[in-house]
Amino acid sequence: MSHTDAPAAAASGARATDKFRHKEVRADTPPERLSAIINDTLQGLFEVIRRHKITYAEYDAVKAWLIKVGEDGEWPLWLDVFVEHEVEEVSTAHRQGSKGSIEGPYYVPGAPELPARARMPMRPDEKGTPLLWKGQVTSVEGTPLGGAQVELWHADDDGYYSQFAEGMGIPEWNLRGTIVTDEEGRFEIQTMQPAPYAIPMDGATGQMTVAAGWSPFRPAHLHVKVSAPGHEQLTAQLYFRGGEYTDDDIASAVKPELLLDPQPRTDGGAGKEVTYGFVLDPVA
Ligand code: MBD
Ligand code: FE
Repeated sequence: MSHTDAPAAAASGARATDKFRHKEVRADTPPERLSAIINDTLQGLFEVIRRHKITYAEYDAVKAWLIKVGEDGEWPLWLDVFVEHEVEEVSTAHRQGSKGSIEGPYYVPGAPELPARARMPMRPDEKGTPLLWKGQVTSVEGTPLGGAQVELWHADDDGYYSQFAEGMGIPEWNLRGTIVTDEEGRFEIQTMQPAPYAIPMDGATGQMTVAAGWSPFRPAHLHVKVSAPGHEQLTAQLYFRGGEYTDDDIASAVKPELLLDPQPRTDGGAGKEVTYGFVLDPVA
């Protein structure tokens, strides 16, 4: 696929905004806390303005760009790429169990439910390297969590996500599924390894990235949300050791604990296999 027939930012960015509008948002931040947060945010901004002696031309360029981020529907994209990693770090610092990572803009709740041993929804001719992923979900005490949900979503071999690449004919739930673990907390999922992901380049986020001379890539990754009653939901991403951009993720969301190292299949099957499980913290 050439970049000229890739989906427009107005497609994937605006789609992410449409999806986010359906999310129930409720922060309950008291006024004193809100006042302190806004004040500190502005003070941080003032510090940057003084340090770099920001000009009026630059101030206007920022205004124009902020307007465009909204018009392109790219606030979820921009925020999840450049800010979410810090929120994730702070809000999961107390955990004893598995490391998590950011959710990103392309999660969709309600993906088709699949048994513990399953193949992800995919096209008959889905391109890429087949990946067999085996794992177990346990508590921090090591208790297997049967009936846990492993929601898995990821890009295809061209780096596109179903429901966020309009006009490309990708089926609605392609490479999205909700796997339910067996009574031992185990699962075995067959999928296709995703390709690295490039943020859309024709919207405000890509424009900023190019203007700053930054790389627009994320390393290839699998997204998961793991949940079980009485446990904190774990949102994570898994990457591929030695893969491109694992040291240069535009979203700053790679952690050493999240690197997979798939090996050739031992049963003679096509592609690779890997074992990786999850340990969930109890709800406080
Ligand atoms: C992605 O696929 C992603 O995971 C994040 C965090 C940001 C943009 C695109
Ligand atoms: Fe992603």
